Parts: sequence; C-alpha cells; structure tokens
Amino acid sequence: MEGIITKTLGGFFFVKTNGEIHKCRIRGKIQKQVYPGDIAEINLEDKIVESVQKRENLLTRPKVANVEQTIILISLKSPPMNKDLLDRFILMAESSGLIPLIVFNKIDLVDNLEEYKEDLAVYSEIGYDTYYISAKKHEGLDNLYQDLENKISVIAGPSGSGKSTLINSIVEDVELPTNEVSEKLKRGVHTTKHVELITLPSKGYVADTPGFTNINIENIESDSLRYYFPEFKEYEDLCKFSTCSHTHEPGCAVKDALQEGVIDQGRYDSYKEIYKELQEKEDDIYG
Ligand SMILES: Nc1nc2c(ncn2[C@@H]2O[C@H](COP(=O)(O)OP(=O)(O)O)[C@@H](O)[C@H]2O)c(=O)[nH]1
Ligand SMILES: [Mg+2]
Ligand SMILES: [Zn+2]
Repeated sequence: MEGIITKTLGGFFFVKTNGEIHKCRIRGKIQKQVYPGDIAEINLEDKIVESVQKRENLLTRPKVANVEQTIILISLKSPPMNKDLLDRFILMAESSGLIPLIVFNKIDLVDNLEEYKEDLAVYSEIGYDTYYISAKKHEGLDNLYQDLENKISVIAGPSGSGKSTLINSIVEDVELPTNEVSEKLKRGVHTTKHVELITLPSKGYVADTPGFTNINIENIESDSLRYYFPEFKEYEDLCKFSTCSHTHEPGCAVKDALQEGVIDQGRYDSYKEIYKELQEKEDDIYG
C-alpha cells in the first residue's frame, strides 16, 4: 500500500495512507535516507516500508522531500514591513523552484489595512498569490488553507514574522478536536528537533518546523538573476541585447517598462541592488 512519510523518529517511519497513520520499520536493503514527504510503499501486515519512490527534490532546512511551495510569512507591523527583505525571500523560493505563497501577517495590528494592500498590490499584479492574515487570531486563513491542498509546503520568513504562531494555528485548526493536539501543543513547536508534516484536509501537508529565517542567495549567478523576476519575462526578448542585464544597457525594454510604470520601481530597485551584490561577489572570486 502506498503512503506518505509524515515523520521519522527513533528508527520508526510514520506513514499516512488513506486517513490512517502506520508506525513502520524499514527494510534493511533501503540504503538511502528517507524523509518526511517521501512516498513509500508499505507492507501493512509487517508494518514495514518496502521501498521509497524517486523524489522530486529534497529541501535541507527543514529536511522535507517533494516540497512544492513556500509560504513566505512577513508581518505588516512589528517587525515593520520590509519589501526589500520580502523580495529576497521571493527570490530564494524562485531560485529553488518553489512556488511562493506570500502571506502578510498581523493584520490585527494595523488600522489602515487598505493602504497596506494598495502598497503591496504589486505582488499580486506580478501573479503571486497573496494573503492577509492574523495567525494569532486565526483570521484570513481559509484561502490559504485552500491553496495548501494537494501539495507539500514549508514556511519561511524573517524572525518574528509569526511562523511558529502560524504553525500552531494550523495544528489547532486542522487537528482539533483530538487528544493528540493537546499533546502536540504541550510539546511546543520550538522544542521539536524532528520534522513532522501536518496533514490538512484532502492531502495537503505543511512542515511543522519553520525553514529559512535568513536568505541565502549567494549561489545565484548575477547573469541568471533576471529569470527569477517573473515580471521581466514579457520584456526580455524586446531588449536590444539578448544578454541584457537590464541595468546599464541601451535599448532595454525592461527599463522602458519601468519608465512607463508597468514594472514596479521597488521591485526593480531590489533587482538592481541584488545584481550589484552578486556581481561584487563574483568579482571577488574570479577577479
Ligand atoms: N498581533 C499579532 N501578533 C502576532 C501574530 N502572529 C504572531 N504574533 C506575535 O509575534 C511574535 C513572534 O511570533 P513567532 O510566531 O514566534 O514568530 P517566528 O519568529 O516567525 O516564529 C509573538 O509574540 C507572536 O505572539 C498576529 O497575527 N498578530
Ligand atoms: Mg519561531
Ligand atoms: Zn534589458
């Protein structure tokens, strides 16, 4: 029978099949490491993992296989909205091949939410899914839950944005009312070392351990950076030079779009700043 590994602990592999969790051992001949998110074939009688399917990807922080999406959680207030930082988190998701879900948290702390929405509209205009929530008050979570279905997601975002709070909210919303939950809440997300997938209704999974709080974009090449800004895509072929970096070249269609206000100045500034950083780093390495 096929299932998904939701947790590995003390030599046991917890495999979820249709609504049931089976605590299994693993066949000795499976040499490779097995992680939450892996799809396993289990022998129900012996409670043993027989084999694991080839995985799409393996995230390292937290260690989860077959992740498709990253919830980028960023607060509107305390800590204050930082679009620069948001752009870097989006870039990290894009360069890792993960779909970013941009979640603006702590709506309960602002009294001018409409102004924030106006200011942040650029992200949905680019085509990203955006959400306005209060993790603490369980507000605005329905749309987010819908988009978590049928996929494995992880949570990233700056320190203090509410990642642990959101994970606790999800646990409370989807797993109440069971006794297991009070155990889980007692255990507390902070003290967990292992990763566990929280199961949402109809096959969505979220890792219960937040991932990146810092951005690591150093592996991106400056020449590839432009491909991770999806709003540049429709102009790229129109630039005079096919290798146009959209920074200093003449006949740049991206800069024309910027002039016309079609491309957002803040996003372009982020691009340019990161491009400069990456180039400086490459200069240090290659001279
Ligand atoms: N007012 C308000 N506070 C929140 C919300 N979400 C999280 N917080 C608070 O923000 C602080 C940081 O939250 P935490 O979940 O630890 O952030 P993390 O560092 O991203 O894991 C805590 O004091 C939370 O209670 C929210 O939606 N509204
Ligand atoms: Mg935390
Ligand atoms: Zn250009």
